[in-house]
Amino acid sequence: MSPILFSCALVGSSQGALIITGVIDGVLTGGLPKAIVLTATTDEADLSIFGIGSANNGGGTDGEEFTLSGAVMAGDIIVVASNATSESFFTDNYLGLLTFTSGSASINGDDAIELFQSGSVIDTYGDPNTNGDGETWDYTDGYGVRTGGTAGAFDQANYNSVFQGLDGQDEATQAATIQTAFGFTPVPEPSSALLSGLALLGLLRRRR
Ligand SMILES: [Ca+2]
Ligand SMILES: [Ca+2]
Ligand SMILES: [Ca+2]
Repeated sequence: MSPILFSCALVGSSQGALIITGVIDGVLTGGLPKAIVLTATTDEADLSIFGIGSANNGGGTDGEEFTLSGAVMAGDIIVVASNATSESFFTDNYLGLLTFTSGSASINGDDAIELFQSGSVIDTYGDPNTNGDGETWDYTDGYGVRTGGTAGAFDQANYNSVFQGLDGQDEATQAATIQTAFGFTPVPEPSSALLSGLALLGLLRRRR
């Protein structure tokens, strides 16, 4: 296929506005945070055509277990967190994420992930029919993050899967590890924000 025909085929496709960016299985109390991370590759005004499912323990697809909502712009990052505590980890530590909560994101390293558009699978992490334990994509107490490729059949070459990559880490350390791996924008250090505020206050007082 010529490059021109290939690009036309991409433009003509209605699929691929979202892509799986990675999976996280943390080690805080309850094994949190747990999350499925997606990225918008184009603007999408109606996220409700997209959904996710976790295919647990090699038991095969569970179908679409959670349907997204809202809208995104190209480059926006979506985090489907396993519960409110997992969601708080992301909103407390990073800026600009569109977050949801769903029990379908209660994953623990041996679960494959499917991304759906209009009811069809458009992207997959892992093998829904294989328990991930000991597989290359095993992200137990760690994470798997996309390093390249496009939506479609799972290819380990497109991911850095780090088994136990969060093992033994406290919240701040996990936040830093995940921030580095996923390129999230960290919230400003509370101490530096506080110091700036105090410095400003002192400056204003001096001027009076
Ligand atoms: Ca599931
Ligand atoms: Ca599992
Ligand atoms: Ca775990």
